[in-house]
Amino acid sequence: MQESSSNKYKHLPKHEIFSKTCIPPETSFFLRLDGWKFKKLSETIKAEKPFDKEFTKCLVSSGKTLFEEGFNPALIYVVSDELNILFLNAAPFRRRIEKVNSVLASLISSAFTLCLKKEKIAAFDSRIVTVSSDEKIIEYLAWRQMNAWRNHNNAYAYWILRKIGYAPSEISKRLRGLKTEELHQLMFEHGVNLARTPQWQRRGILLYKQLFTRKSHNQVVKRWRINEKWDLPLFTSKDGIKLIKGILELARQKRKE
Ligand SMILES: Nc1nc2c(ncn2[C@@H]2O[C@H](COP(=O)(O)OP(=O)(O)O)[C@@H](O)[C@H]2O)c(=O)[nH]1
Ligand SMILES: [Mg+2]
Repeated sequence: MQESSSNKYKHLPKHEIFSKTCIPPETSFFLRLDGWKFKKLSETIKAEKPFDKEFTKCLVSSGKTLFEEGFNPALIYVVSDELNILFLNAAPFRRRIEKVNSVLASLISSAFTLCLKKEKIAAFDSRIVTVSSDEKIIEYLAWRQMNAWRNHNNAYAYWILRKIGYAPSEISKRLRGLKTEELHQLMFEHGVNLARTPQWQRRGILLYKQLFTRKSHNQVVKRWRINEKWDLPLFTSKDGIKLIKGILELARQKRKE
């Protein structure tokens, strides 16, 4: 009886039509998780405007849980309300897209919600971006960083104009068509130098594994530790390129161990 009913359902797995969709072998990729409706969430929890360090610390600690859960990303770039998680050859779930997108987004959502302690649930959307070379990895990071810089400027401008009494509808009119220099000038007149805000607000934070050595019983012991870098250079600069190339080299070295 039981056997016949299981026969009745045996065609159903065939309807899981996306379950075998995979990221191509040996292709590196970023998983970009973006906070879902974080504008509303940040207002509800009364996050500090335009940037809240506790909020950002929770994004960073959520990213760290991926290392702790053994996913082994090469790096995670945290900026605004997004996490950009880079996987080189060693990717989880045999590269199955449904699994990668759903499990990692759920883990980050849970970790972030628990960290916030505000009794408000958070969710993240998730997408995969393939990157075919180290140059493309750097180009992708530079794009996210440039996007964050633009958001940073707009967020300060919005916050300052609100503070001095503009209505939200007037602000978009006031800011529309302003060139970057004009925006900087306007902010400067209101006491904010956009080039001197905390570096993490302008450039984001990078998480990656770093190799530390220490002496123990006359032996040199090597240990991998997660490093948080809150003072990033521009990814388009010489220092930025050097930093990313060094991290990629270390990540490849770690995989061979
Ligand atoms: N107040 C505050 N808001 C933040 C902070 N970080 C992110 N946000 C909000 O999150 C939004 C992220 O942008 P976007 O993803 O386009 O908006 P979403 O669709 O509402 O998630 C920003 O526009 C801010 O409103 C923060 O540190 N403080
Ligand atoms: Mg968002």
